[in-house]
Amino acid sequence: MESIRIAGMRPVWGLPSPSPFCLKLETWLRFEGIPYSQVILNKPPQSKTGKVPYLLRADGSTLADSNVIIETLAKERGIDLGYGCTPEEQARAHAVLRMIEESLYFAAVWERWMDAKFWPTTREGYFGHLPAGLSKLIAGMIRKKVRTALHGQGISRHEPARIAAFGGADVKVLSSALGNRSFFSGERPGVVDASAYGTLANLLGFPESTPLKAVVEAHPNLVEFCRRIKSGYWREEG
Ligand SMILES: N[C@@H](CCC(=O)N[C@@H](CS)C(=O)NCC(=O)O)C(=O)O
Repeated sequence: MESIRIAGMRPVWGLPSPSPFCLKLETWLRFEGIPYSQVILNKPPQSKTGKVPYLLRADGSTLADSNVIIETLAKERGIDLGYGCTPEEQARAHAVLRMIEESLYFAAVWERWMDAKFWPTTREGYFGHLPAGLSKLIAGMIRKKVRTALHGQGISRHEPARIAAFGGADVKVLSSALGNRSFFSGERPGVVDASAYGTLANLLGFPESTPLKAVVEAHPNLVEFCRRIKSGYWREEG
């Protein structure tokens, strides 16, 4: 079987990746016991979507998008992504995943990249390893790109308090959806759990007291969920 090589981002803040989608993909591979290696990018992503994560395949091609990658690998390796759940449970998992990736993610990105209070920490974390002049230049260019993307998506057209409220509402729904179960997928973790971990661990791991981090911290079942996944699948990260 082809070995898995993932193009992703440099680890920072004690997190395996500052990208929720890279952390999601790696976490899912760990759930399935699939070995992989990481290639840390020091240039813009070379995938067709221009985003990370993506796979560097043996034939020289790339495969982008965490969900596309997971579906492709599952098909190649005979993994059932329904995890034996009923259609209703699968529908709920799908809706929760989309909420994380198409809603909460953008509130989290806004907080990290646009809130002036947190930008210095973000800039240092993502670009601090570069020589000073280059670091400032690239950080500024990428922040501008993120600003345009968030405007296009729409979230940054709202007041900061409203953005925090949008994201906070998603976190509360996540907590209710998990309830007292070990995983969103039931007894064993699935794609939705990898997705939730990618985003929640990033909110908790960011070294600032942000509004969204405070909401996650106020939901003990989500904090415990992150501890469970970290100790079960990311033991070497301490
Ligand atoms: N739907 C994609 C989203 C990936 C994504 O948004 N990645 C971000 C990093 S967290 C990225 O590469 N951003 C660069 C850009 O938008 O140009 C997935 O599931 O992989």
